Amino acid sequence: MLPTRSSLALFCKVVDNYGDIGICWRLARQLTQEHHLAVSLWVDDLRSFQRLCPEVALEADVQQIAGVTIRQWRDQDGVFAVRDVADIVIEFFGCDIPPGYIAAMAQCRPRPLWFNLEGLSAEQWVEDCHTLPSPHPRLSLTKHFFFPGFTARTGGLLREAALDIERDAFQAGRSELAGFLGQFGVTPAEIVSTKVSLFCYPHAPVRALFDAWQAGAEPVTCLVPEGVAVETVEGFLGVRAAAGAVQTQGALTVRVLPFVAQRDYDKILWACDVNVVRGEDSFVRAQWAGKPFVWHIYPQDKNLHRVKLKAFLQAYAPDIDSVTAFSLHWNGAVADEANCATDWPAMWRALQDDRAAIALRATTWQQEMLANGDLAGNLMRFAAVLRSVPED
Ligand code: TRH
Repeated sequence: MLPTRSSLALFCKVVDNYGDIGICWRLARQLTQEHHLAVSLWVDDLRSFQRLCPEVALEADVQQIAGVTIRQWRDQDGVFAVRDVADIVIEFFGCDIPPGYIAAMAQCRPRPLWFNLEGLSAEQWVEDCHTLPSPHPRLSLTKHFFFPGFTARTGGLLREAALDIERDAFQAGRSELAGFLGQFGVTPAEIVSTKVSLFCYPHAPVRALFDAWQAGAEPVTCLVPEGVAVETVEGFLGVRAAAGAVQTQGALTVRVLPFVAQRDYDKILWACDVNVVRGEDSFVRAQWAGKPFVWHIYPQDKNLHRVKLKAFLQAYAPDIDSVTAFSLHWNGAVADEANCATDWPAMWRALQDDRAAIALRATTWQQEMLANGDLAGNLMRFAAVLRSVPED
């Protein structure tokens, strides 16, 4: 067991996009609310943070939101005392925490537990690296790697204890769903159509998918946040892709939504029939939403992301060809000739035809993931094990 009201510092550098702060904010809240830790979240980019959490004040050096102390991480300078150091220190994705903070960590007795929280991958090597120690080259400190993942030999996935209850309550009442989407101007006719949320990187083949939906037999409403697939969306709309803009052509309606607070983004995923998601955090939230989803993976050098994508598809849907084929083509992860010849109407139809199998898999997948425990709980269990080992 960890002492009650242990303190924890989580350091987050917002490298690009919103995933890093999205994950850290979720984790910080969960550790505060469910594990009763005194959490400080150090963030270097409050502006990005504010987009997911509108309560964030941009100028404040220190502020409290949802019980979490948020500290503006301005630079690598600063002198820290032993009393400034938390009992548990997490650096997200190998971000370098200030040298002065590390020096103070080395003075603490007992020494703080120090973790590097890594990125999510379904690749096999993750199990071998999860919880490995990494001794500091000079100081008497050891950092441990902690990997999220999809098996019991990894840290699991982020998931709040009340998530099921909240999602089920939202999905049970049609009026709540209609009221929620209605605030963005979504009409009753759009609500009964096939609703797709679209969150992807700029290189996704959105235009080709729009063409397929437009020429299709069934009405599709695509809800796209401001700033996503802008060129294609504006081409379709014929006007600027500002929140509230909408256009129907053929069977397709495209509606631009504002970039909503993180808690509301979950509701969008719960409300839609198919979710196109990206990166890491929306990807995991789509899995918890339990609806068919397509993952646009963040591109990496030397196409390393393709290996990651295939490892996930192999774990998630080895028997559902439509999911694998759609995902590989969406990510351009097939031979160039095959990509040029992608038959999007057929891909979409196949996905729709497999709806029942995909829904079933979404449920069994959630059960499998739940059996692994959740990331915050697994992290705290590992911390308690490390704390029970006497220091030398
Ligand atoms: O923003 P992303 O592309 O983040 C990515 C990944 O984290 C990736 O691993 C990382 O290497 C790369 O950035 C640099 O996608 P992701 O992970 O889905 O994060 C988006 C966050 O934004 C998520 O917490 C959900 C949130 N969000 C909202 O709060 N409101 C919205 O309207 C939308 C569309 C998203």
